[in-house]
Amino acid sequence: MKKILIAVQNPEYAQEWAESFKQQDPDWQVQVWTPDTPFTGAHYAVVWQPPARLFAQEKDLQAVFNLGAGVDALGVGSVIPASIPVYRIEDAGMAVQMAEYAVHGVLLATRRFSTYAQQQPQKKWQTHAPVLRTDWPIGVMGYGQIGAQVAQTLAQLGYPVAAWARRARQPEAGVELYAGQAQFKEFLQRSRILINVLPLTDATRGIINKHSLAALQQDGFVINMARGAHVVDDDLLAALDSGQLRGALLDVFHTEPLPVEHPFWTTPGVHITPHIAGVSLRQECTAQILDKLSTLEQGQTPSGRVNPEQQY
Ligand code: OXD
Repeated sequence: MKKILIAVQNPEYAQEWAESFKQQDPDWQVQVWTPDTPFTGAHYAVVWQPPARLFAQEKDLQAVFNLGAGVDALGVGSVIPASIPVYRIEDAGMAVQMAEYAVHGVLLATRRFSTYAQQQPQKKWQTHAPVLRTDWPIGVMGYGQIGAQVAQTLAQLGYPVAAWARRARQPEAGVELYAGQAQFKEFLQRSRILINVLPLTDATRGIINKHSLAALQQDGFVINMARGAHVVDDDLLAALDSGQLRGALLDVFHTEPLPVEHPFWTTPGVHITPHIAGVSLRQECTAQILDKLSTLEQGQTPSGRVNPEQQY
């Protein structure tokens, strides 16, 4: 019987994932891995931010499945040898959550719902000017499965939406597409709300910095639901302070949990959530990984394989 290892930091959480695999397919032997576990000889590993030791120890692994879309914590091609395929979760209910999160951020920027919430305890009946969507062009950085769903959802609400991707794509209804470094500045200059769903790679680390923020339209808003390391924190704080940005909705941070002394907690206009924009849904992810496992066992290549050179 072939064995799957589950390696996630929280042991209770690991056990819940193991149960989910056993329930959905009792034919697999499933074992929870901890740093004390001796060599198991497992063929597959299902992981979330595992220690490098796992890969140094488990030499029989034939494939690794990441319990999320972003694989930046894995060291694909270095910690995990390039010969071992790594698969990421593809959507599995995450894209719709992230589209909802983006809508929440856009409404925070545009619709003054928090102003109305502040008025309620004062029993104050006061209306504010309606939002003109044309005043709020949105730019989505990243146009994979998640970026496409985010961009299309916002386009359906009537906002002018553009997306920026590494490579040129076929244009899609309601979304203007920009590609590559050559079109990055033009993409920023037409955007007032900047949404980040990029993978974290050497090319995208620190992409939200003083230069990109200065290129946005004035009185802008940033929504980051990818990785904290995409942002140069001091540059974001300076842009908030100068009024270049009216606010930011941040779900991800350089250090998580966000340290209590970090200025993001108290900077006016900053809204913080604890890395929940798109959570991996257990049922859906288990089913998707089991499906990929069965494709592999039939000698075929499933979708969602991470390219070690691209780092995603
Ligand atoms: C992911 C995440 O990468 O949840 O999927 O951050």
